[in-house]
Amino acid sequence: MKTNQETKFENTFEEEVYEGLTAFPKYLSSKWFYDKKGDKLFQKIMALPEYYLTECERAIIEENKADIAQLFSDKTGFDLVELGAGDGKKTKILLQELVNSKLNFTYRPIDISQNVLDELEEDVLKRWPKLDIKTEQGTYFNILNKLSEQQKDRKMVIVVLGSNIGNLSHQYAVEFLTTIRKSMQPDDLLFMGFDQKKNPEVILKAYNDSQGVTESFNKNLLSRINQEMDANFEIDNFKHWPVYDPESGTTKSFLVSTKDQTITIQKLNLDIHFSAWESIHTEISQKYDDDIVNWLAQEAGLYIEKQYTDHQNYFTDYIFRIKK
Ligand code: AVI
Repeated sequence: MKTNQETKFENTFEEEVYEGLTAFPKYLSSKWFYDKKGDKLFQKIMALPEYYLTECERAIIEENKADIAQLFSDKTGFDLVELGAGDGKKTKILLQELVNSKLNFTYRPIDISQNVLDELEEDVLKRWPKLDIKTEQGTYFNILNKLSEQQKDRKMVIVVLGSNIGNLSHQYAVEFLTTIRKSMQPDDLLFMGFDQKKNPEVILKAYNDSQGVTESFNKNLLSRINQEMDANFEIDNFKHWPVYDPESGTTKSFLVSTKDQTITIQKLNLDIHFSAWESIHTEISQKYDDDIVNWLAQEAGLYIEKQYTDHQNYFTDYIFRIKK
């Protein structure tokens, strides 16, 4: 049985919609949430009171920025490579600290969306006109492969914020970390955020906010299929349904069909039947503890050098190095 994670990274949206909606049980990958509307909805999610992740990580970075800048710094300068940069809100706190400390570095934000990168570059240069910024558009895997092939003459610090790794199952998280490790040398650092296990009520609310923004974000997948593949999903005939399993630490989000219905996807020449209450699994948002993160790191050939958490222990940023 395949899950919504186990699809190849190079597949097109159409291939994955075909594969996921003809499978049993049905699934789609959360990576397809992020079109222009999805990007905007995610920005809104990050500002929601229930979505504690962003504020916790912001506080961690704010409180520890001097220490983090010290760890990042290097006599000969360094490259700050950010995977999935987004609007870089939290990173800008770090950038300000690095600039204040007069450190020599190049900021290399990487994102799948050129749009996001253009806006980020404009804002960064407005704030710090002399900052050396080199944006790169692409998937994590393409860019990391490129990085590992490059001849490196200075320290690299890879930053992955927001618990983005949580959208991968453990198997794929290990693969992701291993790919990162292969691009690293002994002096290089990986700074990565992991959302922690906590009161299940707090977690569930983060994925089922009172304003329904997360619901729209999840349902945007169906709107995208309607627009891009000429399909006729009635969005209101699906229910947004997140669940959290405190044992595994996995939050799973579903879209549940509220009635027996058949959807036509013209571009794929495909009719999809949904029984009443049949689900589409659309996302996992994994929650961690130190043991799990240690295990993932070990599996990938990394070790935890340092970690920072917020006062409620909701979120942890870890600094990893490669094992010698
Ligand atoms: C991007 N990622 C870490 C978010 C998460 O928490 O899984 C995406 C998200 N999905 C629903 N809300 C936010």
